[in-house]
Formats: sequence, C-alpha cells, structure tokens
Amino acid sequence: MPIREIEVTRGIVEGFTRDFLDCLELDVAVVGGGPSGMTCAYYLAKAGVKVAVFERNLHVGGGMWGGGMLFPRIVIQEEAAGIVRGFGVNLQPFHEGYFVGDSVETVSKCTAAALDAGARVWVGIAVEDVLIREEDRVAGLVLNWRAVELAQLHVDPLAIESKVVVDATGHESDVVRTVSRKIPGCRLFTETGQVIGEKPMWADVAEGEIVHLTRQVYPGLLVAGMAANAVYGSPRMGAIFGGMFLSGKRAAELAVELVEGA
Ligand code: 48F
Repeated sequence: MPIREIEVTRGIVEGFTRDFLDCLELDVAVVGGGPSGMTCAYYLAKAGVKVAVFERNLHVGGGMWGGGMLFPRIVIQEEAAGIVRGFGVNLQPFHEGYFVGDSVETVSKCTAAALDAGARVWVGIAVEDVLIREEDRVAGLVLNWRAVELAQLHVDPLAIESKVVVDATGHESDVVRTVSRKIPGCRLFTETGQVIGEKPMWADVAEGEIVHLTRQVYPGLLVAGMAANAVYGSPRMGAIFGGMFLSGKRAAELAVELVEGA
C-alpha cells in the first residue's frame, strides 16, 4: 500500500503533538534517563502516577552503556538484584553478594519496563531551567531542544508543569545547580544550603549512602542517583550500579508521597 510523504509527516507531527500535549501537566517530571531516572519512572508509572522522563541525549541509559571503562558490564549488589531481575535482566554471580550484568541488556530492558509500565520518555530535549511558584516551590520544567543548545541558537524555551521534579542528571546534578544559582538567597536542604559536590571514589561508602541521600532537596525537587551523592557531598562509586536502581526506586516512593500531599 503506497503512502504519500505528507502522510508520513502527518503521522509524526500528530503523534508527537498528541503525546506531548498530554505531558503539559505531569505528576512527576524526571530529568535524565540514566539508570536512576528510568527506574524512578518505572516505579511511578507502575503505581499509576503520570510521569515523563526528559533526556537531552538522543538515547536513554546515561552512563550505563559503557559499563566500566568501556567494558560493557556492570556490577550489581544483592540488595538491588531483585529490581534488575524484575526488568528481565540476567545476572551472573561472580563474588559473594555481587553479580555482573550486560550493560546493553540492562539499559534496554530497564527502558522497556518503564515504557511498558506507562512512562513517557522524551529524548533530545534538554532541561534548561525550572518553573517556580509560590514560596519558591519547583513547579515544572523549562525545555529546549538539545540541538538548539548545542548550536547556541537564541531560541526561547517552552515549559511544562509538574507537581514534583526529580533531578536524575548524574554527576552534574544540573537541575539542583540551576535552582541554587537562579533563586536569590536559595538554601537547599543540605548541610551548607548549597551543592556540596561529589567526593573521589569510595564505592562502599557511596553505595551505602545513596538511598539515604535520595531526598527532597528543595520544595518540589527530589534528587536521585549520582546527583544525590554529588549534591550532598558523598563519594562516587564507579561501575557498581546497584545504588542507582535502589535510589530510583526510593525517589519514586518519595515522589508518590509528595504528589499525594500536593
Ligand atoms: O549519568 P547518569 O547515568 O545518572 P544516574 O542515573 O547514574 C549514574 C551512573 O551512570 C554512573 C555511576 C554509577 O555508579 O556513577 O555515572 O545517576 O544519567 C544522567 C542522564 O541525565 C541526562 C544525561 O544526558 C544522562 O543521560 N541529563 C543531564 N543533564 C540534563 C539531562 C539536562 N539538563 N536535561 C536533560 N537531561
């Protein structure tokens, strides 16, 4: 059956427009499609929460694809194995309490699980700012095409509203840093009131702290994954990824509480 090119265009523009309009008012907006962001989106969608992920790259997966130093394998500790196996990933034991998994398989299956659960995932869209409402509460995201950002074009962004925002942007903790920089006199819920910054690598400590540091860091703004450690001054952990999945799950639980209280 032949099709005119303009019908292809119509299918794409109408499909995008319909789905994007449905994301103008979200319960939870997750920034960053790495392991913590995708896990958070999965658990939220599964709980019936309206959630979308905004990822500036053309692909989700964040720092997981390359495993450790481009060896495409990741290490997962026992506590997180249930989450990862729940996505359908095969894990091989290699050390007491630790498993190794294929990073490509993990990204793919984690992403499929989030989509199947009902999360919307937008790629190629960068979050450049937040919406702020009464009492300096984070109330949404300011978005632009990543291509616009890269080309440094002077193009005004668009915005979406969300009851809760999750910063899952990894080491950069981009959203929290933006809030801290742009709100006059901003005091984050950290010891110093500012982003403390991540410490050098210490995997055991970092993995031990990450779930506890997955918190509301500013009204309406949660921090998850490596961004949590970076904001609260905890070490990095390298290619052990269990904490990312556990943190994503914890962020989803906290987000549900905040959405219910909003
Ligand atoms: O870095 P990333 O994978 O974060 P994560 O979920 O996982 C960290 C691990 O990959 C690894 C580690 C494991 O021990 O330490 O680093 O905490 O994924 C973050 C995603 O956020 C996107 C970025 O492209 C990446 O895919 N991102 C960052 N800033 C923005 C953004 C932004 N402003 N707008 C949209 N996406």
